[in-house]
Amino acid sequence: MEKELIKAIERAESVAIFPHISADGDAIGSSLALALALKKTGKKVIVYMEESIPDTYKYLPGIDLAGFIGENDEVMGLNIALDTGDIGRLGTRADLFFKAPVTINIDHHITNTKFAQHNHVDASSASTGELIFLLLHEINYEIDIDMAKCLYTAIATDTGGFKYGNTTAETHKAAAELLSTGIDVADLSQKIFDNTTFIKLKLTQKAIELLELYENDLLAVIAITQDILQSTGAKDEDCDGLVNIGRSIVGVEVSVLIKEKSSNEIRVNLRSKAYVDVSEIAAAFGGGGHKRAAGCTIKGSISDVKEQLINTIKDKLNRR
Ligand SMILES: [Mn+2]
Repeated sequence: MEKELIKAIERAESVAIFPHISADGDAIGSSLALALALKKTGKKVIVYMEESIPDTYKYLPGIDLAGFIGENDEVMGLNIALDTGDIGRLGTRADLFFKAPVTINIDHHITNTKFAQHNHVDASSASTGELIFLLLHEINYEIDIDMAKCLYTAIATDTGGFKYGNTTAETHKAAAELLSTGIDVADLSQKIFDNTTFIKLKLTQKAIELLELYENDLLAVIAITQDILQSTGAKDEDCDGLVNIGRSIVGVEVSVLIKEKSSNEIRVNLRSKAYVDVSEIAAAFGGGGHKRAAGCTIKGSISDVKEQLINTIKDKLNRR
């Protein structure tokens, strides 16, 4: 990691950490781990969330360090964005982020726009959690069991439980060291992966009913409208992971989850299995991500967005 970036962290007396909007296990876990580590060295720390932390991750230590922006937020000496590919992913917190005299951006999205003063972007890393693990080593901060729980959660979520192609020997080495702090891996895994509620199960049932296959069954699409969310009583965060249903089907290369946020705003999650670079597809619509997992937000009606996506993905599938 760049020396200036390390120095900026060491020098700062007050730090605000910014995970991306709709924060996932990697964004929240890496943010809380870094917050706990900085706090332990006597720094003033806050993690600014865009939304409240999903119930799934309420078990994480350091959650009391998380808060929301208000009207007269204190400007910290250093602001750090984590797991955030571009300014848009900072949501309503973007203005506050750039108010600090020093800004840092640590991320593993291949599409990262390097928007801060100091940027550490490593697309070969499976998770931002892994980058924070390495950072804490580099600045000689000891990783305690609480930080380990956060980092393990970050790494496990972004690798799908060490199953995805981004998992490397380094990932496992990091996980091994985190386990050696004494964390209960069975308990954590259950909290991360076996956490379905009955409502989420009902939503999953609906999603399977709605799943459609296109392009000789290479493309799976699930579209979730606001009506469906309301009729099942599901929350936005209950849609997390639904995109994996399509991806798990034998023969499917690209899986798409289209979620209606409002009548004119659609959130899209993309996954691929072997050869389609979905970060390119997301980038074409102003989003970003990784080769095998990406996302974007598109203005328009759910049916128009679906048609646009199918047409764009069709080209990528046929270009093989
Ligand atoms: Mn990530």
